[in-house]
Amino acid sequence: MSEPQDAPSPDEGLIVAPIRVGHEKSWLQRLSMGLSRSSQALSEQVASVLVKRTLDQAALDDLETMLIEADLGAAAAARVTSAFAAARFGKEADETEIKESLAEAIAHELLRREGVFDPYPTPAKPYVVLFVGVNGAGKTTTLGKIAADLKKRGAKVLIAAGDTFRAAAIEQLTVWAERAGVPIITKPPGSDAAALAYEAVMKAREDGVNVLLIDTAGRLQNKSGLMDELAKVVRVLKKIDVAYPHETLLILDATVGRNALSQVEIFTQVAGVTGVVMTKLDGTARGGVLIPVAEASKAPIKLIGVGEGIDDLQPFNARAFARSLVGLDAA
Ligand SMILES: Nc1nc2c(ncn2[C@@H]2O[C@H](COP(=O)(O)OP(=O)(O)O)[C@@H](O)[C@H]2O)c(=O)[nH]1
Ligand SMILES: [Mg+2]
Repeated sequence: MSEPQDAPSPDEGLIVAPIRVGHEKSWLQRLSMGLSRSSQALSEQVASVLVKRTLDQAALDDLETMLIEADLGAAAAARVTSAFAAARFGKEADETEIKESLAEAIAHELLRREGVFDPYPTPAKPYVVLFVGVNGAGKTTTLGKIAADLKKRGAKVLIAAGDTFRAAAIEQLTVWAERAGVPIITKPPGSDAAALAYEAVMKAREDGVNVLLIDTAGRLQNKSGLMDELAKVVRVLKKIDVAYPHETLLILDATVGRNALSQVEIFTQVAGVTGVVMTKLDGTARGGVLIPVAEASKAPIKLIGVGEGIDDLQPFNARAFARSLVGLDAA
């Protein structure tokens, strides 16, 4: 283990968000709380545009516009609108009935895009998980949340601080590792990430680790360099075992909206994404962006982040998501 060489710059703020303790809320409550900005925005629109109105073509056009404004994109907005029309056309409906149909249409979009992240227990030892995505997307935080959860479930976990680009990144991940109570392997800032990944696998094998979580750097301004480095990490892992990495999670920040779509394309090309994690759904009123992302990605959506706390990372459940998004009880 190496000590970080310099302190994080002040503009980076807190390295790790304060932790919330206790399990006073169910995951469904967390989900609906996390999506409340989106569901409030949609609820207001539904109330002003659709309620107590005959659902004719003009109303459907308004619905479609509203869904495009919620970042669903033209194609998905059109499909959701026609599915909604099939249930409600020519009738009047109250707010709950409208939301039920809307949720049903959105869930239908997402059901076949629902995936499961299940690294433990598995026969593979270690089960290798690579975290990719642009800077600030939430890779390190997501990795930390997963590490803590796996540890709690009894897995033997090892973290590799593969974002060797800056000292602060290594330090941030070290805090998460301590918090989760799992060992971390680091190298000094500027070290070769692929070499670190190699060493991490060797150590994981030696120690009988169940799950190896490998963080990576992600810098848009240095796109080709980043992509070369990432491709090299993947190449080195595959050389050890073609099954590695068993899982490559692409972390996307919901607050960047439709910019996430180009990230899906780039990272799928370079790293072969097997699952998508959408973070910061609590930080946007346009959580609907998950729908075009799911449509654009070959890999399914596996996890969503609805807050900074350790319990705010959830398995992706299409129906619960769709219901929460429109402001219905998710259950
Ligand atoms: N509100 C909210 N913030 C998040 C979520 N996931 C990550 N963050 C925050 O996003 C910021 C960037 O996360 P980080 O893990 O450092 O991103 P990285 O550069 O991809 O490793 C941090 O301040 C995190 O606390 C989430 O689901 N909700
Ligand atoms: Mg990071």
